[in-house]
Amino acid sequence: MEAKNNNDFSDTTKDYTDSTGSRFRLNFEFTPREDLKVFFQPQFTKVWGQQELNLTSATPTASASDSSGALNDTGLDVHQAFMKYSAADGLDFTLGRSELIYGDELVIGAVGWSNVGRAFDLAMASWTCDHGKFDFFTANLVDANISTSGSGEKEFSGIYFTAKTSGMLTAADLYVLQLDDATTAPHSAVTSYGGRAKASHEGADLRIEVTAQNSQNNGSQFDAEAGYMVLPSSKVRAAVEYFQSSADYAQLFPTAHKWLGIADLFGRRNIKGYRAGLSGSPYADLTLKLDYHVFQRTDVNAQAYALNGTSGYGTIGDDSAIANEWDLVAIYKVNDQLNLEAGYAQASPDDYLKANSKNDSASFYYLQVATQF
Ligand SMILES: [Ca+2]
Ligand SMILES: [Ca+2]
Repeated sequence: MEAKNNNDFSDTTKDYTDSTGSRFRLNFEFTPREDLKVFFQPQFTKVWGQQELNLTSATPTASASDSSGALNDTGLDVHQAFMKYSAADGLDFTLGRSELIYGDELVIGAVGWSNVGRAFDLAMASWTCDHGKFDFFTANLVDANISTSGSGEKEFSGIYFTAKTSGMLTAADLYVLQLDDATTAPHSAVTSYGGRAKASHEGADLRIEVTAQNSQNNGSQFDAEAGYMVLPSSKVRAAVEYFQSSADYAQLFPTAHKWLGIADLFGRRNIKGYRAGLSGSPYADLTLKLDYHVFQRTDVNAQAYALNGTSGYGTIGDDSAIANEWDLVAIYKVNDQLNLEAGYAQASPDDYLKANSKNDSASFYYLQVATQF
């Protein structure tokens, strides 16, 4: 269940929303041969009470009708379905529809938070060697000439190298990604070059990810976090994060909910600032997380952007300070299979948003029950 108010930072225009949803995923895995795997993951996802098309009607109409308490079921879809063939030791080919999850999902993630989540129609070759794993993939995002002649495809391709690490270094990745869109005129392309590293030593941890982009306008982002286990007995960890992205950074396919505040008000574009966080387990089954975010514009001549990275909050003024946000999340483990989770966020506008007539605080909360087995 989630509720949002004032995503527009204004009490004047009413935009309160709340809804309850559910998501069920069942994993089917078949191994017809030792070197061949078939993975099939149907997904039933539903916002309770949402009207849906009645596809079983003898005369389906374009308008939606009641789907709860009515003779109209909700459709079942498929989130992932792929085959994986191991051609040789360390060499795998994946074909079909699959999630892509890399690193901390800052650039490519599956958005587990979403009631649907993100998957790609793709072909991938993976090669594992002594130094790590190379993934070569190409995903078809939009095909504009399926049944008639058209402009072509929008594609996302990449080479992602995940190094084998040891000692203090716990992760090291390098990647080159290409987002190529032939469905628009003129044809657009963004090439991203990035690296990521994580290290930990005696209760201290460090994470850095840097991405640079070649496109019509050069974009870049930098995200670094340092943490320290203040009280190991209760897993109390204090952390600070600094982030900066340029006005032309294309955020690609992140699990955005993980970043820049759980209220999901801001996208990684023309934003900089920091987060100070404290997390810990006062009781063995209870985890609490508290975060404070400060958001500023990197370039005061460009807008601050909403989560999707395209709609902006306005162009008035030359103030840098966008907003600050408090996030509190509590996770209670009932047993090995059952988790309860609750979260609350409050974001208060600062000088830039106020200059653009966005004067009131935004709030968000959610309650979640999850089982995995
Ligand atoms: Ca409002
Ligand atoms: Ca085509």
